[in-house]
Amino acid sequence: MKETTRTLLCLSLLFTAFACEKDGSSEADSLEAAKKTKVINVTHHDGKPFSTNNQYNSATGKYVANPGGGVMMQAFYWDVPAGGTWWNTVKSKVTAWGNAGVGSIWLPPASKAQNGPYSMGYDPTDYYDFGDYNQNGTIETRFGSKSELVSLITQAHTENMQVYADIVINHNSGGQLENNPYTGTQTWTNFSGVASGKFTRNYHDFYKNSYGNNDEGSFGGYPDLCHANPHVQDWLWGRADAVGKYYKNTMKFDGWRFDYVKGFGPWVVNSWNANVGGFSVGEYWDSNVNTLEWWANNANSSVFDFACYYKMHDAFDGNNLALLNDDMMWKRNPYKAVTFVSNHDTNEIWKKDLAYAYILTHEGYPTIFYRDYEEWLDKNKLNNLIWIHNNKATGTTSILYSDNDEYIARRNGYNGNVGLVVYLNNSSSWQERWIQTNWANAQIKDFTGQSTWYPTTQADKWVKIQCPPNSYSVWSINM
Ligand SMILES: [Ca+2]
Ligand SMILES: [Ca+2]
Ligand SMILES: [Ca+2]
Repeated sequence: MKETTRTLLCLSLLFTAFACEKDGSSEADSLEAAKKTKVINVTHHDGKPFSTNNQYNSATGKYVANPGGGVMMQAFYWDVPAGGTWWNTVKSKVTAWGNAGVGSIWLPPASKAQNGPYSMGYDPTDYYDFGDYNQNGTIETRFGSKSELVSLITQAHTENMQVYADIVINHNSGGQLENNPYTGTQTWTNFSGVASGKFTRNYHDFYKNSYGNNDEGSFGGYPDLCHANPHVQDWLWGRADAVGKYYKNTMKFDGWRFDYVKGFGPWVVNSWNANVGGFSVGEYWDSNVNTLEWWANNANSSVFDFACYYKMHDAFDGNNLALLNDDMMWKRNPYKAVTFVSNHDTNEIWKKDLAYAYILTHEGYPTIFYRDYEEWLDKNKLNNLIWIHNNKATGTTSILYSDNDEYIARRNGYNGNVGLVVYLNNSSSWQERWIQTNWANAQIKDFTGQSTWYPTTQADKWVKIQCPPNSYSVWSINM
């Protein structure tokens, strides 16, 4: 009896020792394996954050960027409620958005368009009618009156937020029929009677005309504005009351989202920016990074990162997170990339939590879509990511690990800000990995609050982190 007990105890101790040793060696194995993983240093600039110069610092009296740069809100979606109430709806939200860390809002095209009270603004008739002229069947636009728009812009500025106008200058709509000697037909190109009396146009100002048959593209059969005509240039950006200068100096818009820039040469936006100033981003709907970079450089403008958008769709929804290693506009030039997950035109990404965690922890100027924020996703989780973006997402980017369902990247910090490590997990179970931080002997934590671990990095900066299923964790020094 006694012998048997001794034997069992011995066996038990042996088994325990064996189990411990096995566990310890596998832990060492996983660390050794992790140390063989190649780190990809994605960006190589000095780490300075993208700045829209809109965060007011009361101590210095200057507008400075967050450590992580700005976050933009796309403050509309397709077919927002009609009836002239939208500007007031947005105005009622800007204080909360500002408190959450949003630094700018993008409004829909604000001037009177052909479809009058129902138009979303992309069929512009009179650039100077902001809902204060009786034209196209209505005084107010779909979104409201001029005074309601001015009140919204003023409120946004009170919250230290910038306001970006959607600029549609590829095409016009809502002109009258006229005989057109260039086409030998009648065309809807007579805008000589616009109610504001400003920027009157006729067949000389649209293709085809004496300047050529066409430019880079037209849209939907609408009269295609000819920017080569000095009259058009003068009214868009030249004269003191040109569209751009009026929007900036009188309406107090701070920047521009240029619609359908595939429809004209990048020199058009370049000229606007040189004459008007302000933040600028172009909608060049193309996944080709070379093309996006070419356009951004020649337009002297930021560009929406459609390459990132489509790559996120393939990576998250196709369960191949290694695709996030591929080329994107923000990797070429984070200062000219505006990243986004969805917008009023396109809503293809299903795993939006992961996509927002990606754009709000990585470089570029991230945009949040109104419906994602206000209606479809968890606002508290997005606010947490905005806080992380503004306070921790600093410096260049290094990808530490990727496979089909896991991705880990490090922001390397800037100017005393320590940066972060983000872990994305597209699998249905918790995951954990050894990774190398930039921090030695430092206690870190998950700033999303999902992991209860408070690990301390080793002297060589290695540490093990974890990530919940179908979610993300964001690690930085616990302070
Ligand atoms: Ca109204
Ligand atoms: Ca065009
Ligand atoms: Ca995996």
